[in-house]
Amino acid sequence: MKLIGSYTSPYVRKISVMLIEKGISFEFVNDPPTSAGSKVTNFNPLGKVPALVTEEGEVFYDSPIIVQYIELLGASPTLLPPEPLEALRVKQIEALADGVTDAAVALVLENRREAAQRSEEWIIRQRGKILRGLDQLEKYASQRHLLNGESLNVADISVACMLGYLNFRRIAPGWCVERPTLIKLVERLFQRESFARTTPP
Ligand SMILES: N[C@@H](CCC(=O)N[C@@H](CS)C(=O)NCC(=O)O)C(=O)O
Repeated sequence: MKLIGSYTSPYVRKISVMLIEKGISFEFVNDPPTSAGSKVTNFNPLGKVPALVTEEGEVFYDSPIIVQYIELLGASPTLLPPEPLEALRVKQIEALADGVTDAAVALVLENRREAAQRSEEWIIRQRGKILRGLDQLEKYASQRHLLNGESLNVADISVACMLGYLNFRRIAPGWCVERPTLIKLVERLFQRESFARTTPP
């Protein structure tokens, strides 16, 4: 199995962590999609990473789809609840964490533009998504059921990869203020080998 990705992408990190947690061996192909000569569009017409090439040569992309595929392989530990509606609730939190990441990526790109070309309105809109998303995630984490529960799941992994990305890119650096449960959650998860091995460079 080949994972096409880049070392800085939080969506790719989600998949790497999941594969490591399950003990599934994979080849990591570092191919940042914005680099000259990138071959990512050969695997994903959208030109985004991650893309996963299975043992049979089939390609899956968009990290939530790859998550579903990996779960179908049946390797333990399972990272989604067995009950379908409960699994959907966990996937909802994954979507929320990914959405916060999307807004953070949009801010990183906006900040790379010339100051005169930046849109303050756009920046405020992205910040709103990040702050509201984090507030909702703090609530989920304090309930200790779908997120921050007994056993590691896809919601935990997605949230930790998103928070790792906020730290790495210094987006919303005060995110931890008044979000004590999220801090404890990531402090605990970052100690796991799967996270230590996938820390962005
Ligand atoms: N929804 C996608 C998002 C993937 C994504 O945006 N990846 C970024 C890297 S962090 C990318 O490949 N960007 C290149 C581009 O948008 O052209 C997923 O979850 O896989």
